Amino acid sequence: MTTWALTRAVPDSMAQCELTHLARKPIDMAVACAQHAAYEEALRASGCVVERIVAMPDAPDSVFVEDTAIVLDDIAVITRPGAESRRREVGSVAAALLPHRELVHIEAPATIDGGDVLRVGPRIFVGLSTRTNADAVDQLRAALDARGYEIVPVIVRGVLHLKSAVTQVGASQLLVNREWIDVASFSGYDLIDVDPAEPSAANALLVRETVLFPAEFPRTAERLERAGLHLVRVAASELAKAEGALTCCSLVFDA
Ligand code: CIR
Repeated sequence: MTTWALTRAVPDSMAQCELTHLARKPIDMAVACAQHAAYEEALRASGCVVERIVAMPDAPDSVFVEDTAIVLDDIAVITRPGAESRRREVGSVAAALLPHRELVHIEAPATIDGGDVLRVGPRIFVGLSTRTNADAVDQLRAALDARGYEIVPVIVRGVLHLKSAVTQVGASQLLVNREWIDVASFSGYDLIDVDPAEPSAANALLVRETVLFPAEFPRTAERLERAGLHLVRVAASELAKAEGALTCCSLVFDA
C-alpha cells in the first residue's frame, strides 16, 4: 500500500487569489514556491509518494487542492467549491483520483470546499461556512450514509474553513480554536487548544505518525510536543497570505 499525496504547483497568478477574512498583502512568489517545495519534501519524509498533478498557472487558488475533493477509504467525493472562480479546478483532480477511487460528484445548488471537511474515523465533520451549505450536507449523507459514515454538521464563524478551526493531530486528539467553532460537537475527543496568541495555529496535517505543523506558531507547537506528538515544522507564511494553510495544499490517501 502506498500513501499518496496529490499536490499542485504554486500558480503564477496566486496574487489574485480569493480572500474572505484577510486583507491582501504582497506574496513573495519565490518564497512561496520554496515553502511549497519544502512542504512536499516533508510529505515525502513522512512516508508519502508525492504526485504533482497538472499545473493551472491561471487559476490563482489551484495550489489548494484539498478544497476540490474528499478522499475516503472506498470513494472520493468531488466537490463543487463555494467560490465560483475555483470550480474549474475540480476536473483535473477528478482525473488524478480516478485510478484510485470510485467518484461521486457534488451537484448544484450544493457548494462545499474540502477545507470544511474533517474526517475522524467513521465520523465526517462538515463545516457550514461561507463556502459550504446545507445542501452539501444532504448530498454527502445521501452518498455516504450507506457506507457507514456519519455526517456531523458544525457551524463555522469568523474564519474561512472548519479545518482552520480544528484538525486531527493524533488517534483521538484534535487541535482546536474555540473562538471559531462550538466544540460541543467534538465531545469524546482529547482537545488541545491553540495558544491564545496564535489563533491561526489549528491547521495541522497528520500523516501517519507525523504532524506537519506551521513553523510560524512555536507556542502551540510546544503544547503539541508536550502532549507527546511528533512534529515536523514547515514554513507557510506566504501560503497563509492567500488564506491557505498546511492541509489545503495536498490530498493524502492510501491506495
Ligand atoms: C480560497 O479562498 O479559496 C483560497 N484563497 C484559500 C483556500 C484555502 N484552503 C483551505 O483552507 N482548505
